[in-house]
Amino acid sequence: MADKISNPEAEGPSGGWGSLKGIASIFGESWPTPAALGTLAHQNKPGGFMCVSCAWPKPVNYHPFEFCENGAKATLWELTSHRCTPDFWNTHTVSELRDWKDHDLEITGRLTHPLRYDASTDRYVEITWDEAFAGIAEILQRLEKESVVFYSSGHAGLEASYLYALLARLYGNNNLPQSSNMCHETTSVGLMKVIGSPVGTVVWEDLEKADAFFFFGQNPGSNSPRFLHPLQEAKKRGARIVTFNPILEQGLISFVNPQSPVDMLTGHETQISDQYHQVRAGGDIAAILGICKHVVEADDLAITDDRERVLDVDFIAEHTVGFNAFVDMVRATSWSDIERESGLKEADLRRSGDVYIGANNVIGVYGMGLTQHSQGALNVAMVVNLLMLRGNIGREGAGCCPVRGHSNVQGQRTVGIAEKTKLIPMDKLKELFDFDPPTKDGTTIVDAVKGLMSGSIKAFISLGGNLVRAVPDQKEMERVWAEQELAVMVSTKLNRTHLFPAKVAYILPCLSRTEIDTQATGNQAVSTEDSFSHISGSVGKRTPASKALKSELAIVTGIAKATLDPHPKLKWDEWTGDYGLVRELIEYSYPKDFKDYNSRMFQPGGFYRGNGAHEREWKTPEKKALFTTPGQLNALSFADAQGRYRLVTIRSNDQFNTTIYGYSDRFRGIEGTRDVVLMCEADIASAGLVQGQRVALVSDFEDGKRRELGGLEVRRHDLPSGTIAAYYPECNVLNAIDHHDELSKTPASKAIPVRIEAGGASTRGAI
Ligand SMILES: Nc1nc2c(c(=O)[nH]1)N[C@H]1C(S)=C(S)[C@@H](COP(=O)(O)OP(=O)(O)OC[C@H]3O[C@@H](n4cnc5c(=O)[nH]c(N)nc54)[C@H](O)[C@@H]3O)O[C@H]1N2
Ligand SMILES: Nc1nc2c(c(=O)[nH]1)N[C@H]1C(S)=C(S)[C@@H](COP(=O)(O)OP(=O)(O)OC[C@H]3O[C@@H](n4cnc5c(=O)[nH]c(N)nc54)[C@H](O)[C@@H]3O)O[C@H]1N2
Ligand SMILES: [Mo]
Repeated sequence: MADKISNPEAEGPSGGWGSLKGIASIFGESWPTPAALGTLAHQNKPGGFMCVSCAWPKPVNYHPFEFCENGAKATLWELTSHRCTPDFWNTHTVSELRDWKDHDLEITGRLTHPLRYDASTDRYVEITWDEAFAGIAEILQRLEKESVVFYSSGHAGLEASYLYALLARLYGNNNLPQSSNMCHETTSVGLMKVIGSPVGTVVWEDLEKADAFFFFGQNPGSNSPRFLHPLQEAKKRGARIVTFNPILEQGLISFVNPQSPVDMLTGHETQISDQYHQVRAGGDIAAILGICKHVVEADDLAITDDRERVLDVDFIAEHTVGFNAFVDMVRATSWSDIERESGLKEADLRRSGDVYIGANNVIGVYGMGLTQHSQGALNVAMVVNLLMLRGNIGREGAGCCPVRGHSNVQGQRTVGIAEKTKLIPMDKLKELFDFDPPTKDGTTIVDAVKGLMSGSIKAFISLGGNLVRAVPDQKEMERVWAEQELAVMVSTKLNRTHLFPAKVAYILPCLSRTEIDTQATGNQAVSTEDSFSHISGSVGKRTPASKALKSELAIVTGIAKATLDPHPKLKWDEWTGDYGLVRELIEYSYPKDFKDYNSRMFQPGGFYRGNGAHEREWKTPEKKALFTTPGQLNALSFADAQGRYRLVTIRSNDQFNTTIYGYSDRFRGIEGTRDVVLMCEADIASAGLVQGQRVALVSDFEDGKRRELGGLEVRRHDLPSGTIAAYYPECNVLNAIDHHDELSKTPASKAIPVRIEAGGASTRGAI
């Protein structure tokens, strides 16, 4: 029997008419041209373009409209009719714009021309591309190689990304951190450690065969809505869904398929989760341990009663190490400790254990709710522990499913954007381009930001992204970003990072993936990799927002050609003229993953680059999958204390990371504002607060530094006691750069230790 779960806050189910209204309402005055709507029909289909939003895979049998509310928003946001031209700077200074909200910066429209900051007038001014490339080259040539960082956010296609990584290595370092350093780096490092694969193990067909899904800290309704379609199908065939999340997220409760006329007309809702467990933030290790304890006890009973074993003993013996230590710990841990740390009841954990045992094929899904913790990698290892108990990994219908963020975030890592040298086929690079690649590991994002703070990092090239807003310790970041010698931002829209110009600062506007990319040999395609390791070609259909735009690839080669010595093996112009040549280089560098790349890239659903763990080939030093015995029962680096809360930083369905489309978080019933802090009724009362009161959140991190975000309105919300929530990116002023996952250095954005101070009415720390 499924539990009856309702969300008092939500205005209707996820999907449904609300999602269509959601798409329509965000644009207001910047509503794109009618032709832009036609563009959506090509989204995520062979011959069309691949969504610019998240990395959810593209099915082989696609729907007439293979996009979701958020994909549509992201696409239309790019196709806005507004333009932020050089004239914009006639009426605005950079300092003045710092008081603007993120939404208002981006709504100015697409950037149209290359710009350089002019300190004397405090404005950006138009320059030519040649001036930009020459100016950048001049500074890069004189800086120490180790002091330059080549950041990328996961937008750019595989071709531009491969050349970008090559540029960094030819320049002389491996400083290639990426947005996943704030996101799924925990997966890249944590999963690699336990199963020898940096990515998830499931593919589309597995979703169709699973009979139970366990969701830990991933919110498909807002962040990967196309996931709701296979989940709806799964429910129809009787699969069970069990969710662990401190917040009741509407997409995990019920769904009306906006692409099904019958569902839309009848209002037919599919209940998604059969059980919904509101775990404390950081409490998943204990919760999963509880489920494991139930499974182990059920196995003991099966042995006593001489029934079929509950554990997959053959799998455990053949494929794993560390089982005995793990099971000893599971047996030794008391239910009272599990209940305290998870905030959940033994009986409820046993009920989810029964679903786990009753299913033949289980998929474990997770997102930022597990990765963004001090013990994020341990969280990930616990999901793998659970799956392995019954051999639910590396076989059909089962496995581990981390849901990636940016549309090509996984692929960029695949083709060389990585700070860790062991991940790179350096011998191939040496052979192809006749140079000695740098051997020292580069910086993660946390190290790069600390380098900015200590002065050892002096320049940043940013291929996409909005780093000042995305990283912890935002206030300090604003200061140190501006102290750099050089900042180059390859961007589509204006954002807050542009407003803290370095000594020399450039904004280089690029084409979006929806736009036609014409080069010397004709129109070019690019390609991306999704969360299931499938590579798909993407062809832009729209006229570019401005004639002066360059493709990301052309910008990378422009910088490279101006900065690096010429060499017959470095054919920057030829590569820019024909991206197919770059794909040949990628295929040569990664022959197994990209076999017949150019001829397979438009295969429906993309081509699979394979994954050893999917076939039970474990690329760990032990050549086995590892059971991990946790050293602690929660994912935190701090203890509970009177007045200390665990702050979860959340996304609304009306934003894509630091891009704020609007102020309607309809699934949570929050309209017209983002300046709120969500607390349960008991916490509001025990803190002596009242609903609607303005408060400040103050960091309670061990370094004792004052970090504050004021002017937040207290809102009652259904949350576990001690866990509170407020929006990202506003909350980044509250987190400390040293508060991160121990293993991967992913910032711990899901349980920031804070206190609440009344009367924080006027401090707007966020902007
Ligand atoms: N519309 C939209 N789509 C997006 C994005 C966006 O900003 N907007 N961002 C993209 C990117 S880059 C990424 S990485 C993904 C992010 O997508 P998700 O991985 O879904 O990330 P979040 O929404 O940050 O957090 C997920 C959930 O974790 C829960 N949670 C918080 N703490 C805990 C905990 O300790 N335990 C458990 N079990 N749950 C917890 C939160 O309540 C939330 O529901 O989405 C991508 N897609
Ligand atoms: N507190 C807290 N902090 C977080 C998180 C959290 O949950 N909580 N989440 C983290 C996560 S998961 C991530 S991934 C990071 C995101 O960090 P980033 O990836 O650095 O930030 P985005 O908001 O995705 O970047 C938005 C900007 O990218 C540019 N852009 C958009 N499309 C394109 C394009 O096609 N090409 C180029 N070149 N530029 C483009 C636009 O100028 C836009 O302003 O933030 C992290 N920070
Ligand atoms: Mo992300």
